[in-house]
Amino acid sequence: MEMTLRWYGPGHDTITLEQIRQIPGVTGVITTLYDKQPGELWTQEEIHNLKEYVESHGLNLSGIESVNVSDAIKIGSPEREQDIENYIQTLENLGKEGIKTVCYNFMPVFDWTRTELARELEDGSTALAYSQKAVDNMDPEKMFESIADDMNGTVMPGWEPERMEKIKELFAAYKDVDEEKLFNNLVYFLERIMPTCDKYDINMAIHPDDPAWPIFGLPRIITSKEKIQRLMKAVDNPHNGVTFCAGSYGTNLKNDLPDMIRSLPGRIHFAHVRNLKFNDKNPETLDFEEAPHLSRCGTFDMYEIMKALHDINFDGPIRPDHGRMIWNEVGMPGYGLYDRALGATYLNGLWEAIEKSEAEKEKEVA
Ligand SMILES: [Mn+2]
Repeated sequence: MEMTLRWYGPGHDTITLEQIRQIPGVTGVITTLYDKQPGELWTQEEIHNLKEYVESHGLNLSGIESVNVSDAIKIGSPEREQDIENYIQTLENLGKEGIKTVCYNFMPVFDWTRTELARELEDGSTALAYSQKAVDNMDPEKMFESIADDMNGTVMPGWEPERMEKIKELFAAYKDVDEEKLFNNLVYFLERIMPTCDKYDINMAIHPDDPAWPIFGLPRIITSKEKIQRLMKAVDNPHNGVTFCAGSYGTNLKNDLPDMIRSLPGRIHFAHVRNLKFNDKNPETLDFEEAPHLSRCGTFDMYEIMKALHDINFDGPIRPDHGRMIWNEVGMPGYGLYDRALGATYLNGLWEAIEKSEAEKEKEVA
């Protein structure tokens, strides 16, 4: 595996590549062309420049998160043909630049959803949090306003103001899109892009829905082991794979994370590893916050998650996920430097211990 950090690009991120370069054991970044709209073509020159910029700072461009999929593709409207053509051409251009990991999601209207971006924890740090009660009492159109107030002047992916201005129209456009339709539109999209992925050995890595259940009446299709297996079988090509996001699948406590990982050998192309702390596990009143990465700080056993990834010979990029704001840092919620650096170091430590103990076991057998 390669330890990476997500980075939003010059002018968009409060963290610099110089800082990322100094985190021990982090050798690459996962980034994107932040100004591109879903459906828009990425030229080879733009990709080349981004790659060169990252590499000039001593880091690899280890993957793209995300090449966003347009609403037309998700809805299945006639304009999707042009958008898919552009997506294919973008993949061609990424392939020519040697970029082989592409993360995307297929969530309607809202990307990830949290109800608080700066919940104060016991130690005085702040973290993103989710409360079912707050969601139940919230008008989805108001959701944006409450999120926007907490973004510290940054623009969080999936919550761009231009997009949220059109939220009423978006809800109307998805009116007839149920789970089955959304799934079929995803399969259609994947079947169209697979030949290009085969040609350039590009691994498509779908990000799960977050939270992992339908929200505001909108369908969610990438939420559980059964649903992801259905997608793997529907387009049975190793380039059709997943981003295993522990924090997103983990929002649903029915998901057994290590078991899910073991059910996807060869199909996990990218991993987001983070811990959540559940304060209330009742689905009606569910409440959780994004905890420090350590097992002891949250609900998940991070050793078991990393062990499962090791067991299936995971060799793609991995990154710590949302971090808390600590040490008075001000930045994009979830994407500060310090807590993610601690996360990367902890995950690297777990991995080293797992690798060495497995190697010793093998020696004993031999
Ligand atoms: Mn994630």
